Amino acid sequence: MDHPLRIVVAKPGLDGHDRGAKVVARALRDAGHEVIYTGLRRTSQQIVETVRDEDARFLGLSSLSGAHAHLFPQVCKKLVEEGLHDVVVFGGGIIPEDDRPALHEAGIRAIFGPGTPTSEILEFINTAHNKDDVGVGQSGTWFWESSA
Ligand code: B12
Repeated sequence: MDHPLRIVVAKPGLDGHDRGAKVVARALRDAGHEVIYTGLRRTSQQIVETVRDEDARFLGLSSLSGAHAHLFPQVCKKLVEEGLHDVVVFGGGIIPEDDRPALHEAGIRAIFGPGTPTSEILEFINTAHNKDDVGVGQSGTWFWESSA
């Protein structure tokens, strides 16, 4: 890692499962990044405002409640509307394989399910950081093939 990245980890919607998000936030922090965890039950608008106010380069979304298909693209759309095109969005939680292509289509560059080693999430961040055009509003089609 060249220098610490600013990363927001967020829990959109009414989902109360926060263990995974906290584990991921801690692992990214332990690796030297500057991590802002939003806490539970944030609206898409609140999440986008946090990303903007914190000048974050990465946004990690967590959902285990089944609302990812609606909420994740909504956050992506709002980021673009706010002009935050270069923010790299990734996510995790209980997200069935079948739902993942639509999320990639919405601009999300990686989805990590239960059992993902945190080292893989860090590997994704380092890889994405060194790529052009992988922000949510940018034209690149690359996404991370996750192991879980
Ligand atoms: C612990 C647990 C709870 C705890 C939550 C405690 C807490 N504070 O988090 C309690 C008991 C409160 C709970 C309640 C409920 N739960 Co619950 N719960 C679980 C359980 C058993 C484990 C989740 C967990 O903590 N795993 C450990 C963490 C470390 O793993 P993780 O969250 O998956 O995170 C990893 C990845 O997913 C990923 N990841 C996750 N978030 C993020 C974010 C980013 C940015 C990245 C990169 C990666 C990432 O990386 C992590 C590391 O590998 C799961 C079943 C399961 N095996 O997953 C059910 C499960 C999630 N629960 C479920 C349900 C239905 C509920 C309830 C609705 C039950 C009820 N009827 O009341 C309530 C809802 C509560 C609420 N308000 O939302 C369902 C969800 C079904 C679905 N989505 O289709 C599951 C899948 C159980 C099942 N098989 O049906 N639950």
